[in-house]
Amino acid sequence: MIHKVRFKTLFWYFNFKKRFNHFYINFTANSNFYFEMKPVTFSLILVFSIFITFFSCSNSSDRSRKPVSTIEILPSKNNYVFGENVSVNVKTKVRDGEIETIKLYFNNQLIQESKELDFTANNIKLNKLGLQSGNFTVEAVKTDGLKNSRSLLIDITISDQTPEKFTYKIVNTFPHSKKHYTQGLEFYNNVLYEGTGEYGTSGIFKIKLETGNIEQSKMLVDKYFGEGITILNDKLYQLTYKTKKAFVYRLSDFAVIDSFQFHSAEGWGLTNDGTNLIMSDGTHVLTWLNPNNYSIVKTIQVANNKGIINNLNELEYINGIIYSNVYTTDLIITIDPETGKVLSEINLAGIINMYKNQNNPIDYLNGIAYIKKSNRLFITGKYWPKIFEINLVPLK
Ligand SMILES: [Ca+2]
Repeated sequence: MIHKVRFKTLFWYFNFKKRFNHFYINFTANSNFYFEMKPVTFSLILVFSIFITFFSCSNSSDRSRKPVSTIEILPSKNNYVFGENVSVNVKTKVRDGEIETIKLYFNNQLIQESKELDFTANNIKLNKLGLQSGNFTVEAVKTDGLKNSRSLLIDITISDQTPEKFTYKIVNTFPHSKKHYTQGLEFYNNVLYEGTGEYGTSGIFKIKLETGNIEQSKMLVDKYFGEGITILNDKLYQLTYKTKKAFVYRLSDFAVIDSFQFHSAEGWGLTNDGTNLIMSDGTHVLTWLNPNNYSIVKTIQVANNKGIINNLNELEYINGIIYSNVYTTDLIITIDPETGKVLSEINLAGIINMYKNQNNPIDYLNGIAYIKKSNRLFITGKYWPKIFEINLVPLK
């Protein structure tokens, strides 16, 4: 290695030609391509390249003494099912010295430790759902302390559960503003609140359900596109679409009392579980945020028995389960907040059909709200003229 690089450096050195007051360096013997540089620059590069040569050679000799492991997962495939059992073969090569220990981890949890260079760990349960959600790491350590690790990421994108299917029965209809591009819908102390979007028409509203009358409102300045809202401990939280900014309002008078930057690329839906905020961002990921310091508490990835579900939009946390609109579809899905598994699919196809006409520029279904005290479920959509109170009907 050292000889090879030294030869290259010499070759490089003897190919420069002096012309006028500059040096021209010809990288290959028959090349017509010349670099022009001053002698001092050339000297600096020469010194630097010699330094790099020795530095990399001393590192690579260390590298060649490190143990090298390979990991093979069985069965080998692109997508795994939540809860599936797999085996993992570990093979390690050691050029010199002796192995002290080889440890195999799955998502940072120690699965097996061995002194054998080749071993198999059986019956490993894949219990995290989402893209690249399984991370096998093998760490091999020699008795001289030199160690090396190797990781293998796998996608566990398929839920082991078939979602229950539901349709709906309309119990009541209430008026809804045809000007509201609905992004968030929620009851708090039995009062309805709505957040709307689009540039110039984004705002938050306190609404009388029965009449649709707006009792209190606050608009965002035109540069913000409003997204999901939720209310926790008398504070209303509102996401914005692409500005990564969220606003916090005092519920009583909608005064802005705080704002924060969130990490997701986009803000979509928002709800809370009584402790943390839960947001969607247009992907298959839901993120829990601490409402006091806005740090990420956890994330889950949502999938059904066919794969991940993207475009999760308006949310509602109902009795320990997350309800989510799937944007541009007639579906609301319910999600296990621990695993991300889709538990059921509610198909609302046709619910707005009788209100579709030239006067109603109806957009997509988006808006889920729930009154816990009386167990009442409400849905609406962007520019829909109605809010529907519905009961869920299982499909047999
Ligand atoms: Ca909601």
